[in-house]
Amino acid sequence: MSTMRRNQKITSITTTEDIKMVSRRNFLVGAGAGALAHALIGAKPVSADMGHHEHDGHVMGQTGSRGQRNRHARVHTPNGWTLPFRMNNGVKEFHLVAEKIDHEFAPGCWAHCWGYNGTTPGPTIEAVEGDHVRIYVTNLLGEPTSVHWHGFKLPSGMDGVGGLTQPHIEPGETFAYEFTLRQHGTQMYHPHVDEMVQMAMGMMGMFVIHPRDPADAPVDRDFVLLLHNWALHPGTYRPDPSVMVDFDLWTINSKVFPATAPMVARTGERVRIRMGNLSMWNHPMHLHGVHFLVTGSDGGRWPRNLWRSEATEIVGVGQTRDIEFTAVPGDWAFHCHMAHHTMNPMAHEIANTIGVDQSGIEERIRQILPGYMAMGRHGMADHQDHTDAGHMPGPENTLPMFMGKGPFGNIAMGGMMSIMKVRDELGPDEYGDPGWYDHPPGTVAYKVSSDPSFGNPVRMKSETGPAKPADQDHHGNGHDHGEH
Ligand SMILES: [Cu+2]
Repeated sequence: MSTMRRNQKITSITTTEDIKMVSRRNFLVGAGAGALAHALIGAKPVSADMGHHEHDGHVMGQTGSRGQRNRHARVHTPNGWTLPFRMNNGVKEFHLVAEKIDHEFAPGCWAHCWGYNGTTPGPTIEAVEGDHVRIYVTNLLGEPTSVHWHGFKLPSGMDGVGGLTQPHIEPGETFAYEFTLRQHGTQMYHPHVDEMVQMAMGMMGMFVIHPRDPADAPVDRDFVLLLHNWALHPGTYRPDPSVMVDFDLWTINSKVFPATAPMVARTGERVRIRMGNLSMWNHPMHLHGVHFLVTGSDGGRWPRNLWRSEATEIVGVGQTRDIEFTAVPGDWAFHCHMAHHTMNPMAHEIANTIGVDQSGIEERIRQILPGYMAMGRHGMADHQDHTDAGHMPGPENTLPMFMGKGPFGNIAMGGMMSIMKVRDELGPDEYGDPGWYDHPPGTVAYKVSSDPSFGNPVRMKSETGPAKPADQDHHGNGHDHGEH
């Protein structure tokens, strides 16, 4: 997020601050002009509680030298931001605004959504175990809302279930939630009034609580990702809350690949990725190149004897998972392993034409249905060439099924995917895209032949013969050699 954008955010927050509860004086006294400056450039405000929580010292004390771990790495939300706070008589105060927003999923695709403080997901809230927090929630929607603090141990009346534990926050009203953080871990927040609609429209955010003793969780980089799905039908501009299974967009922090900002780290750094899931599907999140440890959830940070080594971890609906690993150099894909979740909008109930010679048919259908593209005979990978070249314009306001270009060609993915980029040289506060990995000589897979009959590999022959009706490719004219 650019500095300009942040400035706008801060401006809007100080504007809503006209609500009498928090005077401008409190803001300035509590946080200080320095805090405002830090907030404007996106850093965590250096707050008046510096002495109160000595572990907040990491904000000032980062040296960035290898091996010296930050006491708490400040969380980083790719494509998102962290909500500034102010201190008011020992209370850490935040202000959420529930409002309608316009959101871009990737260039060429945007929608009228609902979110918090101008974005979906809403800003990440970051605090420390033991903090007393007060969170103002102003409702600028056209219907009532509330905020549920998902996975928190708190007084029942602060739990945010409209009608059950509190009156609804009516349009134009501001409520305050106030409780002490008696836990640590990766938590979430979302509405609990007309929850199905409000979450389908994008209302959700992450809430990270650091342990009081920073030695319990030393990492150098701490990323926060919120997984979601959207029914934004091609050609429309508003998510459809009625959809239960067949979604169009699968997002990380409300972006689809390649609009998802890469996560970057320096070789040897300890990295944590905190993932939350408020979508309608489970997501087996897979990170290439490392075995990570699963170290925590919305139930808090796990005892070490519960940590386990994995390469894929399911983040179930309503759950959070923390994974940690030591960064190794390279460009490493990070994505949901439900293969359809790394696609953008596509039809699902279509004829299977794999292995079918469709010569002439596609052109004839296109006379009736302009822009029609059949599933390919040999697979779908060539679709990206067509869509990139503009041969297949889809309906307006939608994205190609997959996209993304790498240094070696089409990546042909979309949706719930990002890239973990690890480099030997990287400053401690560098989070920008470092470009593509420069592979050491001799470490990239290489071509040895263009002859399909190359070598003499051992191959098994089917005992039962081709299924009936016979796969057309077995009667083909030879150019399908090797496609089995
Ligand atoms: Cu998934």
